[in-house]
Amino acid sequence: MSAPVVSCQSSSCPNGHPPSRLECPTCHKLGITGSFFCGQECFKANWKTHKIVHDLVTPRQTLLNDPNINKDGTFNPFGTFKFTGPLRPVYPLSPRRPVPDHIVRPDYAETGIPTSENRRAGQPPKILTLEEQETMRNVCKLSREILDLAAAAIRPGITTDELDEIVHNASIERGGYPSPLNYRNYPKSVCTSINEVICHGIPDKRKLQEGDIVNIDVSFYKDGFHSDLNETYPVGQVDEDSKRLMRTARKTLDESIKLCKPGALFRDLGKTIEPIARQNGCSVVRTYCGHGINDLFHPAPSIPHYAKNKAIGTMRPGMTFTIEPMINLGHWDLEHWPDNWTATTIDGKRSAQFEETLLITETGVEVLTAGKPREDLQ
Ligand code: EYL
Ligand code: CO
Ligand code: CO
Repeated sequence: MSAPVVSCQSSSCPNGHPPSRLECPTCHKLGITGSFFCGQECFKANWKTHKIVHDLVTPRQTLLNDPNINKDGTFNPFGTFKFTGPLRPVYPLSPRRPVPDHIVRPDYAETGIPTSENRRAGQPPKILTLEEQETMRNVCKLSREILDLAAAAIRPGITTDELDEIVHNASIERGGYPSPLNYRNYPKSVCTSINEVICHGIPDKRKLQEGDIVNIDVSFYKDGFHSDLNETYPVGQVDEDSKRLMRTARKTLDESIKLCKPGALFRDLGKTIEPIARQNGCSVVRTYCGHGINDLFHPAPSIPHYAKNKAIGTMRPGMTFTIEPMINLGHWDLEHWPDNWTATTIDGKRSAQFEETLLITETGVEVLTAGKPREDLQ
């Protein structure tokens, strides 16, 4: 193919605009076609007016170099932040979702401050009456329905904000409040944690991509009690490392639940969890712990998932708490995004988590948030 023939672009060409081969080098670099001149004289003579066309395309160049613009053109609010892995937030967040007046709210719903939780800090774990246990059973069963609804919507192309909308509406339809909403000023109704995000990912406008893994962490408040559960799911087909990670995270939770009964020590759970993680080439997050859950979202006890921890307390009938091991493919440590919520691995490698709310009974343990076994993790 021959080069296109372009006549001299100088407005004042003294040679009658003949076919020209001398191309403006700046236009060539910027991808502007057709800037040809018959010689240096015409190029120089026309320079002052010609160079304006260079500036006309620089807005596009500016966008490509703008740290706040993601590669796909979406808006990243923490542009100059050094991310540990490939995941980026996609803003703006959707507006705060309203909760109808008839829904009874926890104390922090208006202020963001869990006053009763702060007041009861340091108190021993609450023992629930049989009636309170029955309420917890019902709230936990409803929260399982909410998680399963959100999980069924997972597909490449859906945004985590759309998952938030599903959880928010399903919570209200069941007559309860989505516990994360405004808890310590958290802006959304569910936590969605993708790939290298360990926990507390904020639903935003990023579309899930084939090969991602995503954790959905649902908490639900109704009839004066909270429930809390999460699972990690594949988006389409995922790599073998991600499967090993998810299977390992599920196994650490299942094996630690087997230890739960009256008289068992909270500090012993990590002794089972960490060796399973290590045997599978994974590490255990140390910053975030399982927790009591009842009329408060995060009361005592605190339940570390790592070995050789010094957790206080003994399991007693009527106690309700979560176990929620966060398991990483690489290093155990985490770092937060500038939103002060999103916790990611420090090496950008993936993390997975499963969480259940448990009740200690006279004879053992009841998994109040139990769902169907995950076929894909067998
Ligand atoms: C509160 C406090 C910094 C937890 C969960 C603790 C978070 C960061 C200081 C959800 C939301 C636990 O248990 C949870 N998920 O299963 N916030 C949480 N915090 C917190
Ligand atoms: Co949770
Ligand atoms: Co929890």
